[in-house]
Amino acid sequence: MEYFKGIEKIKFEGNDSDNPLSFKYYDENKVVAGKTMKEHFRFAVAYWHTMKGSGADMFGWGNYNRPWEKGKNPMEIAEKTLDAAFEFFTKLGVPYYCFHDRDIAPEGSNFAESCSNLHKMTEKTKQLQKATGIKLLWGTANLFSNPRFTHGAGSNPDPHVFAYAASQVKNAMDVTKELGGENYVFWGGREGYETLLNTNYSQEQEQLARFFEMAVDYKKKIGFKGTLLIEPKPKEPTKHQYDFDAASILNFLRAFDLFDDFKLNIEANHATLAGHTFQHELTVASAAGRLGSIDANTGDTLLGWDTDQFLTNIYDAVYAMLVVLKQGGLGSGGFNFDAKLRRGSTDLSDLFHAHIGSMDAFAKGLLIADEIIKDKILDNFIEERYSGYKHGTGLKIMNREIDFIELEKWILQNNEPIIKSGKQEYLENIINTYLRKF
Ligand code: XLS
Ligand code: CA
Ligand code: CA
Repeated sequence: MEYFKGIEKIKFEGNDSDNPLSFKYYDENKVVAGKTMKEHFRFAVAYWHTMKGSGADMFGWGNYNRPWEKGKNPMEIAEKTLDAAFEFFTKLGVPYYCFHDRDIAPEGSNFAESCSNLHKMTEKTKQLQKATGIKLLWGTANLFSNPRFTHGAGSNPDPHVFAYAASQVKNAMDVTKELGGENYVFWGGREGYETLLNTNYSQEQEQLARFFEMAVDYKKKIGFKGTLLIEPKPKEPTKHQYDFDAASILNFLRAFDLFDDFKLNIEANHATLAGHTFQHELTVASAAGRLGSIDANTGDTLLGWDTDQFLTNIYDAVYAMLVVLKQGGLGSGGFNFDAKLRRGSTDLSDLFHAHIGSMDAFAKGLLIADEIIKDKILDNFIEERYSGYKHGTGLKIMNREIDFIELEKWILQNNEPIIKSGKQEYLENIINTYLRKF
C-alpha cells in the first residue's frame, strides 16, 4: 500500500524553483569542503515524531489520524507503520533514520513478549533496509514512558528497575547491532530528581555510572562497533536531569573514568532549555573532542518546554555548521530530525514540508559556513586576539615558565593594559554579508 499518495521522490531543483516539494539548497551530490552534502549531514528521520507523533498535547488527544495507525492488533499496526516509514524515508531521500525499541515494536504483556515483538520487527526492518539502502543512524531504548520508570531507570532507588532497564538496553543494543546501527544513544529522561528531600544524589550518580559501565562491557562483549552517545537535557520530564548539559556530562564521564567510551549527542532545543545556545553546546562538546552527533531541531525562547520544532533559522544553522566543519565532521554521527509538526499541521504533506525546510536550512548554513571558514575572516580575527600568548610574557604563562611573583614584578614595570575592542557588531555584520551571498 502507498501511504504518501501523490508525492514523488523529492528532488533538488535549486533556489529558483517555486515547487514547495523540492530542495532549494540540499543537493545531496554537491561537493562542499571535500565531501558531498549527503556525507556532511547523514540526515536521519526520527521514527518517534514522524511516524508515531499524533499531535497530542497536555490538553488534547491526538488529531493526526494517520492511515498506518489502523490495524487489528499492535503488531499489525507496527508493521504498517514500518512500511509507511520506509516509503517516507525513500521519498524524502534521507540516508538514515533513528528509533527507540518501543517505536518499532509494541511492548508485550511481559518482558519476554516485548523482546519477541522487538526481534520480529527487527527482521522486517532488516528486509526494508536491504530493499531501500536506508540505514540506521542510531538505536536507543525507551526508559521513560512505561510507569515502571517513574523514579528513573539506572538511577532508580529500586535495583529491580535497574535490572529491567539494563535488560531492555541489552536487547536494544542487540537489535541496533543486528541492523548495522552506527551509534547507540542514551537519553535519561527520568534519570534525575523531583525533590532532593527523597534523593541520595551521590548514590544515584554511582548507579548511573555502573549502568554506563555495564553498557560499555556489553558493547565490547557483542562486538558492537558503533559509538555510544549520551544526550544532554536539563529537565523535562524530571525537574532536574543529571545529564543537564554538555559540561555536566563531560564532568560525569571524567569523574567515573568513562571519558573515552562515550561521545555526546547534542540537541539544539535541549541547549535552549539549559539556558545555552545550540552553538555553545556544540562548542563545549567539540572542544573536548566529544561531539558525536546532533539532534537537529529548535526550541522556542518564549516557551519553557521541549517544543521540538523543525529548525529553519539560517543563523542557527550557520553557527552550528561552523562548529561541525571546524571539527572535520561528525564521524559516525549525523543530523537526526528529532522534531515534530505543530498540532495544527495535520496533512501528511506537512511531514515533507517540515523536513525539506530544515534540510535546506542546514544546507544553506553549510554553504555559508564553508565560505566564512575559507575566507578565514573569523579565524584571523580570533588568532590575532590571542596572539599575545604566542610570545613574551604570554608565552611564558602558557609554558608554565612564570608565576604570580614574577607576574607582579612585570605588572609593576608595565602598568595598565590597553583595552582592545572585541568588535562584536563588526563581526555580526560580516556574518550578514555572507548570508546575503546565498
Ligand atoms: C527527548 C529526547 C529523546 C532522545 C531519544 O527529549 O530528545 O527523544 O533523543 O531518547
Ligand atoms: Ca533528542
Ligand atoms: Ca527534545
